[in-house]
Amino acid sequence: MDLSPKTSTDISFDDFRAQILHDYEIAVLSRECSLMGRKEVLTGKAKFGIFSDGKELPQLAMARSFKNGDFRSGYYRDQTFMMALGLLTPKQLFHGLYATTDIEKEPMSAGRQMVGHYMTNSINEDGSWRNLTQQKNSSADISCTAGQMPRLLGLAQASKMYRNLKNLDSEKFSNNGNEVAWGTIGNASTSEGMFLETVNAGGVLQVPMVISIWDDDYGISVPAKYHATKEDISKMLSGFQRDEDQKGYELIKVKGWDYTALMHAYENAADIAREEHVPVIIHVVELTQPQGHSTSGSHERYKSEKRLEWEKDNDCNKRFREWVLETGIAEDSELLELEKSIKKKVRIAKKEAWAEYLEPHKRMKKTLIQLLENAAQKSPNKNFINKIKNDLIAVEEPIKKDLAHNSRKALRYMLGENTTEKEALVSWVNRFLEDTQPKYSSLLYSELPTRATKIPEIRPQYDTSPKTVDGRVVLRDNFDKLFEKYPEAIVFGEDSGKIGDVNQGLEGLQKKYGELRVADTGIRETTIIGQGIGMALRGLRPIAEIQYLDYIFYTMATLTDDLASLLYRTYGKQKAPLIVRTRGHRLEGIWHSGSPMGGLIHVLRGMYILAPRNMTQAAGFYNTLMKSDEPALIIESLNGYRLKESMPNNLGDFCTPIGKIETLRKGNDITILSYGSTLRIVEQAARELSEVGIDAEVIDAQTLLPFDVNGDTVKSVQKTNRLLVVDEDVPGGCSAYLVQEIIERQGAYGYLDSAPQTLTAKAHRPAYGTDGDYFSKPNTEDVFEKVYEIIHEVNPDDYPKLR
Ligand SMILES: Cc1ncc(C[n+]2csc(CCOP(=O)(O)OP(=O)(O)O)c2C)c(N)n1
Ligand SMILES: [Mg+2]
Repeated sequence: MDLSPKTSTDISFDDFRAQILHDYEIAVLSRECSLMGRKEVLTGKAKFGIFSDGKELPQLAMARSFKNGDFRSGYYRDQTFMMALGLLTPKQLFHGLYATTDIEKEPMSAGRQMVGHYMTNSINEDGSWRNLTQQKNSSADISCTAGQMPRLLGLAQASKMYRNLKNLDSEKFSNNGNEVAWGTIGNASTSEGMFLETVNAGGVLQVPMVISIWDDDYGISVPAKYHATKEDISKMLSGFQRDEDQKGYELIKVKGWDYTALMHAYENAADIAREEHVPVIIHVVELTQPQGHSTSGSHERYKSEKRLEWEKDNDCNKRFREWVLETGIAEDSELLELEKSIKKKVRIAKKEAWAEYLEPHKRMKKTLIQLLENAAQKSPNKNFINKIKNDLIAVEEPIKKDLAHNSRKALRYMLGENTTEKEALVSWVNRFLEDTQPKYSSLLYSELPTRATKIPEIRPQYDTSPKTVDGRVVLRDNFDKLFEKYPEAIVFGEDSGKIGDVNQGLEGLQKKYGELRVADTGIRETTIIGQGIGMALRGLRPIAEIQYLDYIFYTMATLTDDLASLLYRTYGKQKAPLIVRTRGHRLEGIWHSGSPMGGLIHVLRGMYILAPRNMTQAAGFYNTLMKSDEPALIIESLNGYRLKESMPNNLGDFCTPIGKIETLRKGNDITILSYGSTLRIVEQAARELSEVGIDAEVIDAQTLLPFDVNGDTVKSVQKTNRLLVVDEDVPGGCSAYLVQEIIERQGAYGYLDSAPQTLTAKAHRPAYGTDGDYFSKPNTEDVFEKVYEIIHEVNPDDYPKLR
């Protein structure tokens, strides 16, 4: 592939030499960390190691072209890149290996992620954005190969938005869209659908991204012939090359050990992407993996002697060194001196990190031993407790688990004892667990006072005789208000633009707000969500539309692996307030009637999942979410767009609260909890039940994640003493979760006079047609009979057997 003749701006020989020596220093530093890091795993101090060795040189070139405001979306090999930008020190790397839970010491995840997963901090203490244009940014890595690609698309698209949209407050996010999003991916991972989908979408959207493929010919043990058509990713992608007539990519192929060619390639790529907003792919070939893929196994098992030999000769650091000597940039003795000092530096960093990792544990161990000693003195089980104490003393390098395990076990030998020494131990254990558990479990959701569940409810208001309209009109006019109010709001999806979505909830808005803000996309759910995540990471407020809930599974991996885990895996240092809009529950046929809420709520912890019963409630959720900055999924009721609703007069302002139930019908005999489309059936059944004297209370759960944060449902059960949860998910799906919440978390068990029950759809996918719906999903008769049966069991005289 052709490299443009552009060269770097002329610099003096001394500067050039200094730059090269600095790069060599980073290459060696990174390699030394990789070598010592692997040893730390093999000696048992760390659990797993994956490093940058063999891929150093292209990362130095990428770092040189990476500017403030730019974003990386990469994978676990990019240690050298992070070091070159000063975003990762050797000591921090070792803290990552040991999984230090202090975010100051282990800034990549506070020990939550394996080593090799990188990020930078986008957020101030109060949850507001830092100025991302004044720092170099890395979106937080995930382990899933190619999982970084969908997000990359959005990170790049944000530049396009900032360059082309007026009225955006871009101060903290962009300088006229001049930021490049840099993706990295391993050669084998380019086989993933996510990669190919992203490449196509990037070509269509023409966004400033530079994708680097680190090609070492292998994906763990599997060689190229099993990965790429024609065994060559460049050949495979050649149809994407732009030409004079058609837009596309600039494709560059370069050898990973060739320093000058790499520098040239990256400068060229950066210019094209930054200035022209044209995407670039750099295929970096002839890379190696000197220590094998990771600490999970050795590559001698699957690479031939010949290949191993070739890798030795073509190790990029080795060839870089040879080039430095050949060109006379440095003498051998000078490099030897440098290498020696780097070795020492890394050894010291490693030692310090290990000592720092252990220090708090050792301190706590000392206290705990004293407490065990004291408690043992006063206990008839002294010998047993002393044994535990001695076991703990023998652990020279204690981790938190050792402290928890031994202290909790010791308490079992003091059952029934009532000494102050035992009490001291009990309080230590309680405090220790209280302090320690959040280190592993905090920040799944925002914990700031501004979090979504704290946004106060604002009720929809109505004129004395409000207009009655189709539900979709309430939604549409509310979106109109939101787009007016928030210039950073953007909506996109299949058919969302020109026709204003398949149910016309966005009708006319593209005309009003333009093709960038109200956009059609290709049929590619994964990268629709990727666009949303990336743009949300850069301060925009995307609403990504998935046309039908049943198609959300195409993007489920990106939602669960990337979006839902973001706050948790970054220890709150990054946020992506993406709203995912979709429509679901009953309509017709297997793929337009699904309500797989159990599946969703189980794998999307970290997102809010909202199931409004009508379009006014839905509109209120959008309004609430736009005031907050957390990710959410809203499932509109597919069969509700044409149902009549009163038009509120405070569109864009009213807010449906998140985490709060709503009682739709008061009653004394049974509590029926439901959500979404099923509620209309439940309400009908409740009316029919009242005709036979059964007085049902009907509650709308409306937010499934989180469900009823104030614990209001149990108050209804206290009154009715009976509970039925109705939904149209499979048996044991979301309804089981709701029962668990009410019985276990809210403590309803003690108030029940009948067994708590669920009424759900059948386990199979819903059959097509009106009868298909009736016999697949709960219907009015089902609800009536289920409730009647519960009441019959209690009072068979007044409620004799129905059938
Ligand atoms: C979705 C997914 N599948 C499988 C894995 C396990 N895995 C981790 S790395 C890897 C090989 C990746 O090879 P390549 O993309 O060439 O990157 P390299 O490690 O060679 O730099 C595999 C299969 C994973 N992490 N994610
Ligand atoms: Mg590879």
